[in-house]
Amino acid sequence: MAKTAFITGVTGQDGAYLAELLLSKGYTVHGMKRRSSLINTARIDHLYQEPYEQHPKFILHYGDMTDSANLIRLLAVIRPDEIYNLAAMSHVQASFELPEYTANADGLGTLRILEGVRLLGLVNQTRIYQASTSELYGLVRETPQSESTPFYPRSPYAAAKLYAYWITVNYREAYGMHASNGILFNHESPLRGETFVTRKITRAVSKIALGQQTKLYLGNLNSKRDWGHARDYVEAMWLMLQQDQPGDYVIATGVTTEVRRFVLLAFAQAGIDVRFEGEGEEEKGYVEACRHPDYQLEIGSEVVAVDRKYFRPTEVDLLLGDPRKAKDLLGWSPKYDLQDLVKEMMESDLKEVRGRLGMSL
Ligand code: NDP
Ligand code: GDR
Repeated sequence: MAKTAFITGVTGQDGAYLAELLLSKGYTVHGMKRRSSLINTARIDHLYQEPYEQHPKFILHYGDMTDSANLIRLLAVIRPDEIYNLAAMSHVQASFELPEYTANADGLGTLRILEGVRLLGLVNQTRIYQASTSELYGLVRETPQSESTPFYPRSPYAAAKLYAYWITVNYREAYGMHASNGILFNHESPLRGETFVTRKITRAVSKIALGQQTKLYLGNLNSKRDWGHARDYVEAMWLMLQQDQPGDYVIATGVTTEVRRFVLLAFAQAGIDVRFEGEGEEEKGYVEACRHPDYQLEIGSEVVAVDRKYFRPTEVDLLLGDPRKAKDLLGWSPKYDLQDLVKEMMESDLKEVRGRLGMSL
């Protein structure tokens, strides 16, 4: 029998890739979207099916992680075999501005899903994936970070996700739920939100290359992240729920890279070499060479600068994951490396900017 999945956060980056994956495996996929004044389904519009179709495989419902009654009603109607709880206020810096809302949506929201499954008597039917995060590690205590590395959250977002992590473990132990935490390190794609650093960089570099922007302002260029591709990571989510036993898994590439280097890779992908000079808030990036005949960039022009406003009150300096458990038990390993990721993101953003300018693609 075809399985039924419920994805919260289906309109986000991971939700879109996961919905595509599950539909390709024959699932019926129910997704939760928020009511918004502008349409927020751009990432999943290609999956949309008219509601009058006889047996729709992709169905969207309005909902919100802060609304218990709504979540319980959705769970009662859908009675899913698998829940992927991806919905969250997912921006670390924004969580310093919205700490209470973040705790409610990301922390209590997870409790609402678990409790809904319990109250509706779905414990033996429904498996749950919780979107946990490498932000739990926070202050660096050891590298690489594995399932046994202690947590030390460094933001309201990470503190809310810490609660979500442990309440998931607790419901598994207390009620025998098949509930798993994926401790996912940063993963990106052309669908990444525009305010996360990788997409901010690839969009800005594309605009700079095509003369639509002069400078890219960034925060901490020294922090290091273990960046993978979202398409690989949603596969790991699915694999966790196919195991006989639930568990907690680190999903990462095992390679870490400075933000500064990501900037260099993105410019290089556009045929532009950049040199960094200075330190801290004084650091700047200058065009050293421009190999692309279409881009009229002056050698020596300043294209990157640091702006304090992007610094966080407490930073996570270094993330580097050890995905051995996922490799051994799930048979998972990433297919994309960082070069592939930067290439795909740059190609997509250059195409978008060219399209907007009416240039040939
Ligand atoms: P996105 O920010 O792209 O997507 C978040 C999704 O959650 C969106 O669909 C958003 O809706 C929805 N959402 C936010 N708040 C609410 C709410 N109160 N009620 C209902 N829906 C809500 O995140 P990603 O796809 O990148 O990440 C998915 C999950 O994985 C998140 O929980 C994130 O914290 C976690 N994670 C992400 C990592 C990454 O590197 N991408 C790494 C580790 C964990 P809308 O579209 O309307 O904004
Ligand atoms: P992160 O991702 O905080 O790791 O959380 P983000 O891309 O926002 O930041 C990565 C690093 O880059 C530094 N940085 C900047 N960040 C942003 N957003 N904008 C800038 O201008 C900038 N300049 C430098 C940051 O300080 C940071 O060190 C992501 C989210 O997807 C979370 O939901 C998820 O849990 C974690 O990844 C794993």
